[in-house]
Amino acid sequence: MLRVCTPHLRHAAAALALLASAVASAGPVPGQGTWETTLQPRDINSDGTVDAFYDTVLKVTWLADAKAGAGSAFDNGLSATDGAMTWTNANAWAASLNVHGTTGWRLPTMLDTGAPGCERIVFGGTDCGYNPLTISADGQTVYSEMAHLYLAALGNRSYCEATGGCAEGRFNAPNFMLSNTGNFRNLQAAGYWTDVDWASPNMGIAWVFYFNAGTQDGFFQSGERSALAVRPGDVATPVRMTGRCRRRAIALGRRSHRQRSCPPRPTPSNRPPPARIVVAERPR
Ligand SMILES: [Ca+2]
Ligand SMILES: [Ca+2]
Ligand SMILES: [Ca+2]
Repeated sequence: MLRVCTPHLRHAAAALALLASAVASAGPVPGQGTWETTLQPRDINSDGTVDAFYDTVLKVTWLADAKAGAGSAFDNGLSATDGAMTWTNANAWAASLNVHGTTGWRLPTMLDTGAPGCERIVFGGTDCGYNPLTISADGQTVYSEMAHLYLAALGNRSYCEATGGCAEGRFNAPNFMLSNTGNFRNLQAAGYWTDVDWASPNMGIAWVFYFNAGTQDGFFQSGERSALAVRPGDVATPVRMTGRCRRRAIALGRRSHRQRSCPPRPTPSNRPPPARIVVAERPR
């Protein structure tokens, strides 16, 4: 049976009431979290637009657009353009993605620890509620990819502190709730599906991480939540270029012929300056 915690719902409602102010200030926050070093931008098709971020801690690659499913054939529910969709559609959307030739995407995952379902301690430290587990100290066990992204990489704080106490008196804290979105595009203060079905027997519920308040919980699979795609490993694995791509790389001054995709055509703006010829002085 799904356990519903009334205090949690009250906190969530209060958090939603604060959404407008949190969203208004969301953006990249230098120095908050580790994102500037652990979320490395990847421009898969070398067109100058970052397509993904390689997460050096989780060893996964996040899609840079956190609302990429909006308007897709999978975007069902009340709006066909808001990117919120049912759990089945969200899984299918991620699996269907082909980002400039890169496939293998899925929804972020988590571990349902302890007894099946929610081990709720309101202030956190389990699989459910505020401040859910992120990654083990030895880095070997990932408990929640999105909790790690929100709490550690982006350095955001949950609506309630792990040590107790909720938003009261902390509304103006600089990292309160979703204050830092890094360089993600369209990362919303909203619930995002994980790929994990709720505890058996099948109750038609799946796990969701809420970027509005830093909490993890179950939600009915037939309802609508947002979808963020991730894939294992790094998309920047070099591949050998041949023919025209190789000649273009040489024209752009790239000594290595190993790159994920064909570089853009050389233009006056991206052509490297001519090499400086340094004449060594003859020793006297
Ligand atoms: Ca790109
Ligand atoms: Ca929708
Ligand atoms: Ca559990």
